[in-house]
Amino acid sequence: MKGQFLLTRLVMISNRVIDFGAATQAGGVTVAIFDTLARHKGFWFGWNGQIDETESPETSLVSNDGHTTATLPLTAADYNDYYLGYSNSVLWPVFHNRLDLAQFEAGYYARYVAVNQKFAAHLAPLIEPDDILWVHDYHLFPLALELRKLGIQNPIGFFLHIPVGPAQALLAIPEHRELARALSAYDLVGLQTHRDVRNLIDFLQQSVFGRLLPSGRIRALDSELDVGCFPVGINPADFAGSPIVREKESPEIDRIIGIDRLDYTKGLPQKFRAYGKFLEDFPEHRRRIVLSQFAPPTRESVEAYADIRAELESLSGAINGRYGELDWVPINYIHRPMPRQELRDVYRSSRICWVTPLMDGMNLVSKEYIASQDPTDPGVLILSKFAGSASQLENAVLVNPYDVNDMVQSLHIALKMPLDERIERHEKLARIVRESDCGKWAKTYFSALVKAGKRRLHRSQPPARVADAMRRLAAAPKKKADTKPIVAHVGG
Ligand code: ADQ
Repeated sequence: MKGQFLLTRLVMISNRVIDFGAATQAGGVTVAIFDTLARHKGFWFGWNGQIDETESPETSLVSNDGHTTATLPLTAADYNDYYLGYSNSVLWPVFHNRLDLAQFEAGYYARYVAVNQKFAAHLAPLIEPDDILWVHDYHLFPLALELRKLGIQNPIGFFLHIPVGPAQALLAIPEHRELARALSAYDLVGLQTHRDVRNLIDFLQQSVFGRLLPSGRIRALDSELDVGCFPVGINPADFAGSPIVREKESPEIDRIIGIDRLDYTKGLPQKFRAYGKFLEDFPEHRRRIVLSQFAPPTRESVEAYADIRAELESLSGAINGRYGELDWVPINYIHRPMPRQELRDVYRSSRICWVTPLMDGMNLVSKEYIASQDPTDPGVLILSKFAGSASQLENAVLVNPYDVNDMVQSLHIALKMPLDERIERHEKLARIVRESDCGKWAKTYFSALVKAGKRRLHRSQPPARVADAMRRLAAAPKKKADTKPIVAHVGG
């Protein structure tokens, strides 16, 4: 029953826990985590963002306005080897198919496991028998395995926000078997797209001889797990609504907006080069468009991030130097975050949103742009076919970011697109963004996790205890989860 379902306590776990004040400024997923937690009266566990050398730190429990967080600090060595090192210099590049940028340093993996053990040791005493645990992202692959070692038998789900690169890339990680073993300790692994599901199954087959069962589940090592596709959404209401607040600076100039963290996966040099070529090939557009690229810094102490920053500064400088005029600057390159309350207006006053990742788990900016548009005069979304969101947003102008000519032509098509075509495409896109919002994402994943958790109880407990455990898990939602059988993913 719905009421019982809502009583189940949910424990969300992610590397970083955002504080409540900041969460209202945060993106869709953080809001979805907060809303989901509020419905389930659970708590959010993770790193508090502080560095502290205390040997055995206390877990700090804070409740505020119905939300509870349980956090602990990391040491400087944890931050360096677990966060910057293994998570962001090994797993992030490899899962984005950038093996060339991976740094397999000795010591990273040991610290990565040690931090997961530390998380498990602090979390285990807070877990009650009825709790359901939902772990987020690549920093925490080993967490379920470490919790199981401490005797935690609760259902544990994992959701990966980033894409899963091809198996051949993942197999190059020296510890790939350990990672596969870690995954097999979860009851449900949620991914963003069917492509990711196919790649993960392929990886499990090659790494640990994982087998696809007739049930559609995966048997890996001694466990069985569900793998499904749950595309992350936004809350469209945050972006829809009142008409434009800030007018365009100049009605003569069409703004092309780019909003991305400064990351080598986002295809920013490719975008800048294509923009330069566009100005060269279509001189009639000079002085009539401007590319405003917001790219706030992230993970700056990782070498690859410093490199991309220098590359973008040089490319934007070269384009502005070559094509700029006294009264027209072709690229505004802003290396700072934009205040979230301004995002909607900037999206809405931009004629085009240019989203060009080389690989991206989902890409929320593409959805935020669609939700922000005036339906009677919408702008055009140009979207990389390698963003996870392209599998849903097929009516965007899809582009191959590696192909500079395709990028140039797409920009031309988008700038020339007539109003009726813009409206028609936008209607279809807006419906998808509405129908797959972040609330639906959280509900669908949670109900699939409850189902997967029930199967664990059936397998792992003697029959007499199953009935008792089932009573505790009776909170199962009646709604059918939309995790499609793996067989369908593999074929599809
Ligand atoms: P990210 O790589 O961080 O997330 P994305 O999905 O684009 O990428 O979300 C970024 C969020 O930050 C958006 O809400 C956006 O508005 C905001 N943002 C980005 N640049 C900004 C700027 N300059 N100023 C202000 N806000 C900015 C990971 C995966 C993605 C996946 C998400 C969610 O890498 O593929 O979509 O998780 O699952």
